[in-house]
Amino acid sequence: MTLIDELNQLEREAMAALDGVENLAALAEWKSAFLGKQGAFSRLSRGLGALPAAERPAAGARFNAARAALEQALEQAEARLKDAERQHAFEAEQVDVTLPGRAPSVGRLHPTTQILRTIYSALGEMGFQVWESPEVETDEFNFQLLNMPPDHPARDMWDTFYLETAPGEPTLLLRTHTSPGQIYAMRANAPNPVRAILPGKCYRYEQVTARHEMQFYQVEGIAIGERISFADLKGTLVAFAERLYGKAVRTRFRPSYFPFTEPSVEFDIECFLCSGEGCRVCKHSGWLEILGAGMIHPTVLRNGGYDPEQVSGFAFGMGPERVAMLRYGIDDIRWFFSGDERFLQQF
Ligand code: FA5
Repeated sequence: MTLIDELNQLEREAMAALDGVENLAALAEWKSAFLGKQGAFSRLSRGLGALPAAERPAAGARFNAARAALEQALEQAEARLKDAERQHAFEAEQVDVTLPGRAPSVGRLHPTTQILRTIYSALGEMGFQVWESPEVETDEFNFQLLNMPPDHPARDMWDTFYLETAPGEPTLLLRTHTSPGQIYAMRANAPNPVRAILPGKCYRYEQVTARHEMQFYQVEGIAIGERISFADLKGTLVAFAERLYGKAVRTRFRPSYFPFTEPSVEFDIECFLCSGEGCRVCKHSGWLEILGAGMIHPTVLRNGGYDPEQVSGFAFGMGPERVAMLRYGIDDIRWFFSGDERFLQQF
């Protein structure tokens, strides 16, 4: 086989191989195999030097023509493959404008916030102003000023989280109820009449159940003035329940005990889940307790700066999560702090 025959064969082989190249990486390999410095074409052209001088110009011209043909074919293949890759990328990135959009999830108010606002407006219409008081309290405000001196047995009604304090410093605790707020509101207003509510978080070292959380809200309420009676307390609470649950709501007062009120009561609403029949949520009583209340004890009135001979007053402390459970039919208080979106999205 002459050198030119070999060249012809190489050219055919290279063209055939080029047809099978399907991407730019394979094309680069093809280029180095056939046209690279160590490629087949260079190797074959080294044979030119061994030809007789008379044949060399024609053979050289043929080699040049073959190389030019292969380079041109390479260029065309490169253009074709680049085009194909671009087309492929377009198709992969194509946007289907007919697909339905993904709606962004919209934030909403937590059910506790919603019920707090409902409570503010129901009591606000009855003339109660909103006040705030601290979440970290002293033993004095959480207990002593509320008629519970050290070692008073009623302190056991509230299992308390104490904070670490240095020896000699006053005892600090997470308030177990919003009742210390009564003292702040009284001292800010005495001897004038006051009607206020004090919402906020409370904490108790409590066995967590369907109705009890360790962290929950309370809304404290007080009304102090001349001739405020137990009938005013009952009227206010029944009117409040009717505003929240409608005129047909069934309520009841039960005698109770709190050291800071005398007499004391607890106020129940008929259980929403069983309509009074008795179930797990109401502990088979048919009723759910939403608040404690009573006529403010003379000692507490005095601690707040009032003269119990001149004025009287009532106070109540309600659990807004319990109020919300009844209003929205929620069967477990643990949902409120679960952070579960399925729960939250329903409100
Ligand atoms: C008190 O905390 C009194 N300070 C209420 C009070 C205020 C009485 C003013 C008289 C005058 P009690 O522990 O019962 O009382 O709690 C009051 C309400 O808070 C309950 O009726 C309930 O609705 C809510 N509550 C109490 N403990 C929890 C708890 N662990 N989880 C959720 N809600 C609670």
